[in-house]
Amino acid sequence: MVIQSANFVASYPRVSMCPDTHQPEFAFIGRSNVGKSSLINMLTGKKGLAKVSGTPGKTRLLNFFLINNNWHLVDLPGYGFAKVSKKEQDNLTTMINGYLMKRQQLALAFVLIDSNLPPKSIDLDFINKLGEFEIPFAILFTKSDRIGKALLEKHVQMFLDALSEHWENLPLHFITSSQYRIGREEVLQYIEDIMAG
Ligand SMILES: Nc1nc2c(ncn2[C@@H]2O[C@H](COP(=O)(O)OP(=O)(O)O)[C@@H](O)[C@H]2O)c(=O)[nH]1
Ligand SMILES: [Mg+2]
Repeated sequence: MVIQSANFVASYPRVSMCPDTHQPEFAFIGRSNVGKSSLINMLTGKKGLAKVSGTPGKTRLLNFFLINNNWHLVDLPGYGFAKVSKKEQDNLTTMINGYLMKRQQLALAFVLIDSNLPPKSIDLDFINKLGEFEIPFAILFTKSDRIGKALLEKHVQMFLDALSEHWENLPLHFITSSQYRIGREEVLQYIEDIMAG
């Protein structure tokens, strides 16, 4: 897929306020600092695009971007919110789950996992929940340039092994680096394939 245009549309506080659109949506989610903004900018080829969701306030909203006038990239709030109150955490969880479970336009969720770290239970729990709810998803391992090849492969394998304790069919996964644009063609091609049905 060639990216011809990528523009911020708007931010919404909950799924019921998201617009009634016809474009399929691809959501991006992961823990804070996993490299989500960098990856969105890398995939779209627009350096400042995801900055809007990094500005205070927007990190707790559902941020919509229109790509090539035919699909929406939806930047979701991070999960595992260490620095917010219990009440705020519950609000964010409700917002994220509401979007993932109710949004008819959702084609697929990309879950970002930091390839530099061994598997974290918060990520595994989140993915297991997606599986239970039968929400289509794929995994994007981020920051692959920051780690040696052997350890990268080890972390990926450990993660997939942990998932296989719960699931017979493992999700599709991609290795990415925003710094070196690794995985860009593959991820964009995958999005195109899904849209083609
Ligand atoms: N080396 C390297 N650093 C990255 C990569 N992606 C993100 N980072 C760095 O990781 C930090 C968090 O990235 P950011 O995109 O803001 O993460 P977010 O909080 O998930 O949106 C920043 O310092 C980025 O420069 C990558 O692919 N390679
Ligand atoms: Mg960010």
